[in-house]
Amino acid sequence: MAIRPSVEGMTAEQLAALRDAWTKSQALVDDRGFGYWAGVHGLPLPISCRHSPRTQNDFLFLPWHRAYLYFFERSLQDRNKAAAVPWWDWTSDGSHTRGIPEAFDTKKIGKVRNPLREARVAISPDDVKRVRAQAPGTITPGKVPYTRRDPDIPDELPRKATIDSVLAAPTYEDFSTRVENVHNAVHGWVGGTMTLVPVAAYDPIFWAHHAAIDRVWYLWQMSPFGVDPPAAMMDTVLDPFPMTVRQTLNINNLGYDYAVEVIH
Ligand SMILES: [Cu+2]
Repeated sequence: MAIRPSVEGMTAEQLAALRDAWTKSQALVDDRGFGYWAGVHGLPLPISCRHSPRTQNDFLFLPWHRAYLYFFERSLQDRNKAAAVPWWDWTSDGSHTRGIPEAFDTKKIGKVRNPLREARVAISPDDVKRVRAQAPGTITPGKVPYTRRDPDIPDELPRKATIDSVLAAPTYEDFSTRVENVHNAVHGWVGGTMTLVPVAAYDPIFWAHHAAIDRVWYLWQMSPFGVDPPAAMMDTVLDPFPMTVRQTLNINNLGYDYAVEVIH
């Protein structure tokens, strides 16, 4: 069972394993590597992620991203068995004071660059042009574009009270909508690459943010309010993953759990 720690609760060993896996993953240019996995969300085409519903049985935001994290985390574990995607508690005192957690923000660890701070945006030159024209400032200038961030003030991150009210949602559709709104706010808060769906997943913080969203879903599932998604969407396949909505519902069946928050 992989235990996903909170970013601030990671031990030195957990952080080292994560950085090791991430560095090796970023160095791979084939479908085992970070660039490939980040690209599944958006560019290169097709854009596969599922966000706001278009029809009634289309509340696929939570299960799609759970499957996405699951397969990405397994690809990290192929690089380093001890790696687990940590969740960023944006409601913590630390986040409300310093903003982006230090583990994802430090420029260098010794003489080596921090793989959790930024990543190469591995898209074609044409796509680079389009992204720059459509949303200036979302990726760095220069021939090889990198992710960038432009965070707002730390105290504007979501608060515990907001999450408590999300967790009181009485129906799956209502919960999905409320949690997606909090999710959108954090994408906007981080700024830069995270604000544009086609490239957002290239920012390493995307994964810690989505683990936090996945954890809120897990907490709701365990709560008295938690219910399954509507029967009509249970057997929907979460393209491009060979997994149905039903198969995402139990995270222990997927081989992971969330650690109780500890701040070191
Ligand atoms: Cu997102």
